[in-house]
Amino acid sequence: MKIIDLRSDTVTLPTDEMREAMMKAKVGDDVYREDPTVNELEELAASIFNKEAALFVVSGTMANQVSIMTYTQRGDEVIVGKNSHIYNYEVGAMAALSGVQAFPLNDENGMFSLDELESAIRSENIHFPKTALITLENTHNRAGGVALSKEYIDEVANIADKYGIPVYLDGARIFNACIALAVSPAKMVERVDALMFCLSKGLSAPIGSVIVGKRDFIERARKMRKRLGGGMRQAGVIAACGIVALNKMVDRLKEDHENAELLAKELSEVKGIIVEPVAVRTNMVYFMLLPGAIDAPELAKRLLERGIKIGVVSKRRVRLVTHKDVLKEDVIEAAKAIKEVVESTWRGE
Ligand code: TLP
Repeated sequence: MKIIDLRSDTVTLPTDEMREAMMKAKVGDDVYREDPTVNELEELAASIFNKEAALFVVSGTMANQVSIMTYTQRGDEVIVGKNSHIYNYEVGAMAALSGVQAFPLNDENGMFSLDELESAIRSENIHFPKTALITLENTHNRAGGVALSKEYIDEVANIADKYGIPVYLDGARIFNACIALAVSPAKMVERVDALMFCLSKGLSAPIGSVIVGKRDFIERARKMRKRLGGGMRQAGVIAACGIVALNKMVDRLKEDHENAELLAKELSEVKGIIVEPVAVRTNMVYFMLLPGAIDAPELAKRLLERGIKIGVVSKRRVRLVTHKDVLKEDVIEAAKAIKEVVESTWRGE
């Protein structure tokens, strides 16, 4: 049976070109900085974002946590969105690994209010922790994959600058945001101090994320990566896929966005479902199942019998993610199957 996997863009398989690049990659010991392919990937990433340097790490979570660890001291505070990945999906790492606490702000549509942000910044007082970092997420996963504008990021940076606080961007899917808004990556992150992006989501590489920022920050982050056991040796075999990802896989993200738009449109016709609106859609569709409808775990079970995998976020919330390995006809088939299952079990008015 053919599987249509809409759980995440993390499920994308490497392309043939990546497998070939992997096989032919020139490698060396990256802890000694002697892996030419890793060095090439890091230089390429830094140049795309017009920053000084970059660091290849194994995952988005490691990228976020190495960055937090580099920017903070124990007891500091980090401003995060209540719905951010850093706050919700990283196993409490900032507390466990860096010994810092989160100050979560409402971010229902992916953005926190600038007033709330400014009030959250701690003044100097013997009782208060230091606000050491402000984090943003673009695209914002839990807010529907929404793309945040450069203008919003710049407004956050204006406030951060006033207080001398660095801004860090979880840009796991930053290329999706740049494609959706037709803004170059360098322009988009012009005002952030550092960011990370993932190679192993929509860009389809099998492993890896890259932290990008100022040279001294990246040097310190390199040491933190080592502390976490993330110093890799002949990592060129995986970095080679990252180079292919950056050179060949960015422009096609627009197809994923078109497929997500189509999926959202098809699902909006289904009785018992409310498709969550987003200001700027990228490659995600979230929907709610109304009380008279089948619940999300049961829907997932029934769809799996038909070879369709969906993301169960909660009892009534579902996430669908489009990517390279789902085609337009797959999206149409998935929407049809969801309609059949939800409408045939519908008990509402
Ligand atoms: N997100 C995964 C899950 O962890 C939820 C997914 O399927 O979307 N930042 C953002 C915004 C992310 O969405 C993710 C992964 C990460 C960081 C972490 O990346 P990895 O999985 O490489 O550690």
